[in-house]
Formats: sequence, C-alpha cells, structure tokens
Amino acid sequence: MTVFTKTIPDYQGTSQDSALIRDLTAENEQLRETLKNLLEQATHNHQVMRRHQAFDLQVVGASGFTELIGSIVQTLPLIAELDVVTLTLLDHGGDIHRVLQNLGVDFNCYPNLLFVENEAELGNLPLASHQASMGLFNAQQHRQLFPADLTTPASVAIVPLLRNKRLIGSLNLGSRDPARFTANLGTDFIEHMASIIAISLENVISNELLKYISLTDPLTGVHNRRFFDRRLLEEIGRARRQGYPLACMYIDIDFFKQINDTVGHQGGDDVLRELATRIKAELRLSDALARFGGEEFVVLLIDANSTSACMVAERIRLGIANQPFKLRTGRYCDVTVSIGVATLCDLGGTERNKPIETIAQNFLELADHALYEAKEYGRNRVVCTK
Ligand code: GH3
Ligand code: MG
Ligand code: MG
Repeated sequence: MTVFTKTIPDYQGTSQDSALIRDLTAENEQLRETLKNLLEQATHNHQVMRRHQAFDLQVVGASGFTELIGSIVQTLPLIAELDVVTLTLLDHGGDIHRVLQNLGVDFNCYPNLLFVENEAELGNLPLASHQASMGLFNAQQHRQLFPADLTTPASVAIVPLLRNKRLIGSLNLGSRDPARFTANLGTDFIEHMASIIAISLENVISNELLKYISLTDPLTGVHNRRFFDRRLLEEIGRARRQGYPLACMYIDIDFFKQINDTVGHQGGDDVLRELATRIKAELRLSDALARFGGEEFVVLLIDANSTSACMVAERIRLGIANQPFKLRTGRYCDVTVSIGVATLCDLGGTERNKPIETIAQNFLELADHALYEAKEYGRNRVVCTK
C-alpha cells in the first residue's frame, strides 16, 4: 500500500488558505488513522497466521489419538477464536471406537468427539458433495454435530474431512457471532485446515489400530503376551515404588485336547472366547488379562495379597466349573480350569535391589509352578504359593 504524506509549507496566507490547510490536516489525520488500523489489522493477521502454522505443526506432530483430539477441540477454538469445535468420525462397524476403548481411551472425557456409523447419521448435511457449508446454526440440521450440553453456536462451518476423496468425518466449527460464518465466505483456509486434520487423523488412527493388533489376541480380544510382559515390568516398578503387593495367576483349561476332540476346533474356540469373558468379569479394570497361547491365560492383579488373589482365583474357577459353556452350535460343554497363583509382597524388602526383569521372570515361574501342582493334585483346583 502507498501512503502519501502531504507537507504543508510554512506560509502566512489568506483565510481561504487557512481553510485549505485545515482540510488537508484533517485529511492527513484521517489517513494516519487508516494507516494505523491497517497496520493493526496486518499485525493481527500475522499473529493469526503464526498461530495457525503452530497449530498445523501441533496437529501433524500429534503422537497419538487423544493428543490429536485435544489439539482439535481445545487448541483450535483458542487460536481461531471460536466458541465451540466438534469432530465427527465416520466409523463403519464401530471398529475405531471399539479399538480405542480397548486401548484405554475414556470417551467421557471427549464430549466434542462424535462417532457415526454411516453417512446417513450425519443428517441432511451437504457433506456428500465434499464441500464445506457455512451459515446460521439450524437446530434441525446441526444439533447432532453440536450436542446440547456444549455451547450452542449462532453460526457454523461444517467442513468435510476427506482422505483420497473418501469422507472420514467432519470438522464442525461454531461461533456465537451470527456473522462469523456466512454462506459467501471463502472456504480455502478452512479446507486447508481440514485437510491437515484429516491426514493427521488417518495417521493416528492407523497407528492406534496397529498398536492394538500387535498387543491383542485375535481370537479372544484380550491382550497377548507381548502386552503382558511390558505391563508386568511397569507394574512391578510401580508396586515397588508405592509399596503394594502384586499377584499373578496362570489359568489353564483341563483336558482341552479332549474338549476339542468332542466339540471340534470351532467349539474349542468358542470355549476360549467364553473363558476370556468369564475371567474378565471377575477382574478389576486395573488388572491385566492376557492369553499366553493355546488354552493358557495369565492374570496380573494389582494391589492384591495372597488371600485376596486366592479368593479371586477360586471365584474364577467356580464361575467356570459351575456353569456349562454354550457353544455357537447350541451345544453345551462342561469346562474346568486349574489355576496357579503367586504373589509379590516384599518388593520393598529383599527384592528392592534386584533387576525388574529378574523379579518378573521369577514371579511368572512361581505361578507356572503352582499351576503345575494344581494339575498334579488332580485339576479343577487353585494352588497358591507364597
Ligand atoms: P491339561 O489338563 O494337562 O492341561 O491337558 P490339555 O489337554 O488341556 O493340554 P494339552 O497341552 O495336552 O492340550 C492343549 C490343546 O489345546 C492342544 C491344542 O490343540 C489346543 N489348542 C491350542 N490352541 C488352540 C486354539 O486356538 N483353539 C483350539 N480350539 N484349540 C487350541
Ligand atoms: Mg490344558
Ligand atoms: Mg496348556
């Protein structure tokens, strides 16, 4: 922009000249004011651009799903001066939701994160055309994107999130200012932001799915040995620092080979799935259950001494032995398990200076040995070692 500065010569003139000078001075002041406003606007725009660039980097660099969602629903409203931001994810079959829940995401903490299983659930929004839509908030059209317990906006921008021309969700921006989003507003900037968010979302979701697959037993959906081994080391470290006991259970189905022979391999798989469900039902959320392979499951009980661990083991044993397993064929099958229990109660004492890996290995060996004894003593029983 060019700014003209008018210099008034130092000269004693007529009253006409004085009027001209007054006019020119007033015009000059007005120009200065305009310039000041433009500079302020430019500085503001520059700051907004810097904040958006920082936001882009934060979104692209998010290390996991929860960090990314936090950036979108908490940081974005601050940097873009919005009153509410929500995110809708298109989740066919509910797989993403299920996996994230299994990985420990507490969705109650994310009221701005919405899941829909198909495009129809997005309502009659023009998302199918893959175009952003902006305008006044309309409860009938937009309520499902801005639930009533969040701020109700006056104007909204609904921006499709696309990956390879496929709709994966929508970014929903809301302002209390009815003039903030109008139908004729340019969409380039918002669409750029949505494309960065879509790429980052796809990326973190793929990573979370991979993590889930690598730590989960595909048949039963409980954790696998890789997860358990990692968790055991963490928990021993924590228990040693905080001074509480841990207990470990080895659970093995009795005569499973015969069960397979009687009800077939599919029937055997049904038994394994149902067994995992029954064991889980007796545990606390903080406990860890893993299938170590075949028909062997291992449980880590947090803050459990020998007495309480043996009570839990006995409850599991009875819950299995007293109720026949219903298979998908409609057939019933009697199942019993043997359980070996070991506890770690002295982590602050003699175990204090041992490497955690050694403690973990000895701990598992003790539980495995107790299981061996339970089998030796006749099966369908619990053996606890101190
Ligand atoms: P014990 O009481 O001594 O534990 O006897 P068992 O028959 O349960 O033990 P054994 O180790 O002899 O047999 C385990 C069987 O588990 C053999 C194998 O075919 C079966 N098995 C291992 N993995 C699976 C699986 O994923 N599905 C099914 N259906 N069977 C499995
Ligand atoms: Mg067995
Ligand atoms: Mg076995």
